[in-house]
Amino acid sequence: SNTPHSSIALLGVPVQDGTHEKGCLMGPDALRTAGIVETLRGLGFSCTDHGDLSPVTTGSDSISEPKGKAINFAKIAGWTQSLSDKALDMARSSFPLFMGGDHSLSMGSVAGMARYAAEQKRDLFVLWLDAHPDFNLPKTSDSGNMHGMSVAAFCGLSELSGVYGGPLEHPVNTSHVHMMGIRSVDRQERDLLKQHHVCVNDMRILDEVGVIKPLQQLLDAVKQQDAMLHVSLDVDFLDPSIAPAVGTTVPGGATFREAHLIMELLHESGCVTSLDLVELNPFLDHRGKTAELLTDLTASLFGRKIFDRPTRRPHFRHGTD
Ligand code: 4U7
Ligand code: MN
Ligand code: MN
Ligand code: MN
Repeated sequence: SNTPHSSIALLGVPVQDGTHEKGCLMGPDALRTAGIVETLRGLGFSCTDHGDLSPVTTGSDSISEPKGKAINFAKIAGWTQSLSDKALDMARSSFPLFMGGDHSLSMGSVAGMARYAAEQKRDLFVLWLDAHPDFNLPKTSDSGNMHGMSVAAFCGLSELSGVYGGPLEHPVNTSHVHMMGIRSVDRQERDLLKQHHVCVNDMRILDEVGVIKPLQQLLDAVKQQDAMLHVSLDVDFLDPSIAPAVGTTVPGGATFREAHLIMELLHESGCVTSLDLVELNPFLDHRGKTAELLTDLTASLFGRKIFDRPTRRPHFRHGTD
């Protein structure tokens, strides 16, 4: 297999304090109902469901609220610190798969994986699959919703370090964050992204050159440095016509095949070391189709194929010849 671990650890993170829309707390159970555990076992992995995480309660002394707008800051800090510890623990023995929950959970999942990478003396890259860059700060955010601030947090921007209870010891290097599918960026957020040299592949790039080239650039960098790679998949990366179960729909998203191709290429690379599935809002789904699509995309990431790819040349036979 191309996955570094033969065992996968699943964790539900039913956080919805990072968004104004209610329903994300049902995300982990919708993925379980769609059969994510059985699907991964069917691909030959041993799979442990760790159930749902509980946030720690952070004392008001350990929390310094930032200036600006950041709704539920103390609650998000509680989820983040709990998840960062749990992620580190899971990563020591398995491939961690985090089931959200809104995208604020990446503040904890990615920070935990960065701590694990540091233990291994390796660097961590992040592939951010999303309509949004989630690089706002409390002072730049119009909404104040913290699911729009995750990348800025795990990259160690000081305005958000309060969610970790202090300066982040192992921030992700901003130039190690590669984004794909981006099509909704706030004005000041765009300036911050440029200032910090985040690699943003917007939807226009996918239209022009497709998914393979930008993905290959990332995978080459990861392989060259023998780094780890965390993939964070926001449902709104996908076009709302195929993935309706999300609060923040933006038209013009990735197609079914673009998304599967990314997952298939990621599998073949053998580079991926952890995964977030986030922003699934089952209250907005149609007959479970979004939960099933996320499950199928996860299956592609773990090696499910339409056909095995021959090493020399295709030899599909139909009938007699
Ligand atoms: B998601 C937004 F203003 N940028 O900050 C904001 F457009 O996790 C959206 O990617 C954030 O879904 C979206 O509120 C967060 C908005
Ligand atoms: Mn997001
Ligand atoms: Mn988004
Ligand atoms: Mn959203």
